[in-house]
Amino acid sequence: MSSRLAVEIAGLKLGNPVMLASGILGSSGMTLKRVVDAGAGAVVTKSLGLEPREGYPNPTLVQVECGLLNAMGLPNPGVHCFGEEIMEAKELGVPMIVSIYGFSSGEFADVAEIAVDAGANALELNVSCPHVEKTGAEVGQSKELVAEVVNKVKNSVNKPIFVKLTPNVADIVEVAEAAVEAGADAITAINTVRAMTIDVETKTPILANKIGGLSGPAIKPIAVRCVYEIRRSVDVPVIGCGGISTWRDAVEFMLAGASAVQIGTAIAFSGLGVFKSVTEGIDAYLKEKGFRSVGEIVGLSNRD
Ligand code: RRO
Repeated sequence: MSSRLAVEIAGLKLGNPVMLASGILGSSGMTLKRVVDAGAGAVVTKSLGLEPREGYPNPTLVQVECGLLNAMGLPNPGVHCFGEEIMEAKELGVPMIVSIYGFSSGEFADVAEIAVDAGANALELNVSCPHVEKTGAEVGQSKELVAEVVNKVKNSVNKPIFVKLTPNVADIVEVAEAAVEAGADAITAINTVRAMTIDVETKTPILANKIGGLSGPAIKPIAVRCVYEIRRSVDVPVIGCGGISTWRDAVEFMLAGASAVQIGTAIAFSGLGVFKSVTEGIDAYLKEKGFRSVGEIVGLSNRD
């Protein structure tokens, strides 16, 4: 691996800046290992809560123009069960970031403590799922609630805290600022965009939950704008997420201000080879343009 690609995010050392996004292949130690073998610089687990959840009935996922629409409904085995998987994943060789959610700030903190005791290297607070009541974006749309959750988790564990934000707000910057003031060590931008699709034959919404979250190429320009705006106003690393499937996408996010990127939906469309093609492409770009590290291009488009 080229040393040009190495990055440090909130004290975590990554061999390359291309991470697995939460929500795909992140529910077991075995699948996380496959992602690491494919070349990811870090992995983020599926979001875990205090209790197991089955999630919504099918259909939970549908392909639409330029992306995927999902309303999985936070299916997960619960953080207690995942403990064993985290133990297994300790041998991964790359940082493991455990995504967590809760139905109160106290619950977020409880889940955080269990995840850290089990070996999480960092936590990503999911305050941005667009379609589960009383958690996710219902927290992330309020800067006061975000600050409360971040503050509570920060006081409960001694590990880096990433906060994953929703684009479904009028002003993502004020939420990012509130998260950072409360102690966030990094911001992940963005979670999926609230959306829906309707079958014209049956005349009903296709997802069982009716409304879901849109991911993939359709949301990339929204995510790039969010990263750009957040980078201008906070002093912690921003991790770009939303529609990245090529090295050009990743470089675009870095020029907007992302210190690292996350890939999710592209795995469903192109397979795990995407990690290698994106990292190799970033490296070739840096070499060709005469940059010595990823850090040298972070936010380059964002200076006036
Ligand atoms: O599980 C889901 O339905 C889900 C989650 Br937790 C999330 O954060 N974002 C999303 O689009 N789906």
